[in-house]
Amino acid sequence: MEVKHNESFGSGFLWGAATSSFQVEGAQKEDGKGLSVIDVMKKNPNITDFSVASDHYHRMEEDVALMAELGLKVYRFSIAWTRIFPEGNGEVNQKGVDFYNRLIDELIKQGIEPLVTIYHFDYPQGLVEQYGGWMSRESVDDYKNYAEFLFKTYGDRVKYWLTVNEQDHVVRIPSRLGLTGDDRYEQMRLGYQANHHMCVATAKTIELYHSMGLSGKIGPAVSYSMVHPATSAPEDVLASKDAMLIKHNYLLDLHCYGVYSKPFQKYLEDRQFTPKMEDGDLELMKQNPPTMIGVNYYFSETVQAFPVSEKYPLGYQKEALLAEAESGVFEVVKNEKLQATDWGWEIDPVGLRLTLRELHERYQLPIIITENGMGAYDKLEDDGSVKDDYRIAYLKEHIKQVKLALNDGVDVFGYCAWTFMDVVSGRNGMDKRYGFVYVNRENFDLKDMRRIKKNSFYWYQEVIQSNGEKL
Ligand code: BGP
Repeated sequence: MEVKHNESFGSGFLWGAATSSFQVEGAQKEDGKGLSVIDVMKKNPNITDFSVASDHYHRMEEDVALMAELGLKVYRFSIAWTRIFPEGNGEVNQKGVDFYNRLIDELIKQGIEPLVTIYHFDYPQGLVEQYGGWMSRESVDDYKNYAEFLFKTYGDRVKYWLTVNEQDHVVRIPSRLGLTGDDRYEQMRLGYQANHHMCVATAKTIELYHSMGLSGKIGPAVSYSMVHPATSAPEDVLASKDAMLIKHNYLLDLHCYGVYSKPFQKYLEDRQFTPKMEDGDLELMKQNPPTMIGVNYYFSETVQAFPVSEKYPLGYQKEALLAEAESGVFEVVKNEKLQATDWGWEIDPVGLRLTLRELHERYQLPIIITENGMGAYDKLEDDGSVKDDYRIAYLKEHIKQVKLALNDGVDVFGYCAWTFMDVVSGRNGMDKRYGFVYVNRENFDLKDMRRIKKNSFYWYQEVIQSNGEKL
């Protein structure tokens, strides 16, 4: 639909940027912090580890000053569970608690709203060792107790909480669950059990949040993006619908409605993936839906039908990081209409508007974009500049589509670019940068860690100053 009247972003629109604890903080073993599944993960020898990251733990004040200069209205960060509870449960580590108190106070002093992710990939290794982590029902109460501690400690200043980051990815990535070995099928089965426990833990935590009389907003940050059909063949259209269900919608259907939809139940049963549940679990979810949805959007996918065959029997999955094909359901193909980043992520700004529309129509909750950005090989020039005009182009086109979605009537109340400053990419180390601020280090050469404003920093500063009018 084309729009005649292009309304503005509202006056309270939250312009922001995001990071996550393990990718930005460093100080991996300092001040009493315990180990997370990320810290013990088998290393890819070609990229860096996360031990120093962007050294934000030691340079927090300097970094928040840069956020203020950029004009951020909101800063999304995550709390490292193992800084608070080194083993995941039990003893509290006061030095870790103090760090986030200082960060939150500093943000508020600068007029920046903190948006806190309770758990962003760095699950305590201690809980994996105690009882198998998310695969065990015991995980539910430990998550809830951890969240309760955060609400009691920071809830007077933090009004926006994200429960779990990209649960839909976590349950499909064995190392994020602390799983080892190479029985992929068993890992998938365990992933769906973990998924169920995370949903129960989220619902209990939301129930607790309300019972404590806290009145901010709380909800998950999901990776959610449109899956387009490769052609108008009805089989491909069905494949795109099914891919949307098993990649994205199944999860928000649980969070928002407490429902395993019938087609998803069948999908699980056919593969013997159905998780164990307790009476009352689904009702608990239904009674305690999120009050907002955080959405991480980078690219869209395009799929075609992928029938079961002798070569690809039911249960076959072609894995890149996440399934690129599932027999009987879909196969991801290249979209000839879209350009891609250096990492093959197809750039699709209109896909963001479609995504926001889809979320709005299905779940009718306020939405905040919790991640959106472009990973690239940035170059620090001899004159000290970083000319990331490709990133400006990417962000500009996506923000235009957010505005169009607002005009469509979608309740989007904020936008966080990924990332505020360069951080260690999940899989590509320092090669793949996203920030408005360049961090002067390479994968293995830590250099001086100097912070350098990129061209995109000055551009985003104007976007915020003009409340999205000057793009
Ligand atoms: C999301 C994660 C982030 C971040 C981002 C970019 O899935 O929530 O933590 O890593 O993706 O991913 P990458 O660094 O692999 O490009």
